[in-house]
Amino acid sequence: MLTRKPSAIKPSEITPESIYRQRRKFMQDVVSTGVAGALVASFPGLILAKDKDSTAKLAGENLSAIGKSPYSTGEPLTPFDDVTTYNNFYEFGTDKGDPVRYSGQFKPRPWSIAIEGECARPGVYDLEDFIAPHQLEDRIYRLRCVEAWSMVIPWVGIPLGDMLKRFEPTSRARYVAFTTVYRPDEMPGQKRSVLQWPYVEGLRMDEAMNPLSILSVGLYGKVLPNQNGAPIRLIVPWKYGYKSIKSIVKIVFTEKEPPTTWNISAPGEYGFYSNVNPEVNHPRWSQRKERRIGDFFKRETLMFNGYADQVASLYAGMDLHKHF
Ligand SMILES: Nc1nc2c(c(=O)[nH]1)N[C@H]1C(S)=C(S)[C@@H](COP(=O)(O)O)O[C@H]1N2
Ligand SMILES: [Mo]
Repeated sequence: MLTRKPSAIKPSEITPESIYRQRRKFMQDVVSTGVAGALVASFPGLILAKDKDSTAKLAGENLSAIGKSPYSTGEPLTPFDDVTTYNNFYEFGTDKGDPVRYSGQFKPRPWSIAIEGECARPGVYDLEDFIAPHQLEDRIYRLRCVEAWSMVIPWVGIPLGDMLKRFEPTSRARYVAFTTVYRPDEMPGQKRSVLQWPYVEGLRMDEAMNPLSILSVGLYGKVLPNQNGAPIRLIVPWKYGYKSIKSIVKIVFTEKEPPTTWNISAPGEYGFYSNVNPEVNHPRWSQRKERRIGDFFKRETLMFNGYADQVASLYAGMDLHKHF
């Protein structure tokens, strides 16, 4: 991946501690004032009883994240400005500043997602049928890029597994494949062949069903900015950032391991699993340490990005040097 050395991060990109704290306070307020709506435990049919206001609420700027998740980390949040201006989204360019600069023309609404493959309920569904505001919850997760920087981001989303179950995957569904939208007119980076378009990613079914995996529609209590993958993107916090595919238009249940963009691009460097693993170096650099955006010193990278208690069992008995 094209990288910028940590030393090249301008001091102006690093927000002072006091501002973090104000933002954290803001975030806590957003969370605590969120409607304490009862989470819907079961769905009579596939489609949610459509809340009349859901379109408006999901399209508005402010989302109220419902409740706090036990999976959230209590670490200081990376400032909103860093989360939304230092991005990887090659559809808008390869520089970290390109996504915010060149995503203004992108239209994340209306939006629909095609569900295909090994499931009883394939179809094309509106985003509003996918997610109703009362399902949203707050998930503060570490996101670690393979380029050895990390952030702590307050995502707003829903558990991926709950969503997938509604399509009734068959017993042949062993993997889930995701595809990003292909719109070269709105995504200038897609006019260049730096990667194969559209961007694709995949998870093994048990990884997708793990409660840590979410589909995110917002961050910092607001609708997802275009540069962060509007209107809906995956977040898999124990894997390197590139697994967390943005602007999803298709989800396919498959029997075979699906292709993934970075693996196609450089198979020796990026495997299917892509678990954060300090023991397995990227061929061109170590993965032992990372720099939290805003910090001066590097810190040790943790196995599975610190989520080993929740996910290590998924890989019991696998050689993680081979399945990197
Ligand atoms: N479609 C698409 N999804 C993508 C990428 C991309 O280039 N295209 N970049 C990935 C990488 S490398 C990272 S680190 C994360 C960054 O997410 P963020 O910009 O919201 O922090 O998005 C991932 N998802
Ligand atoms: Mo990344």
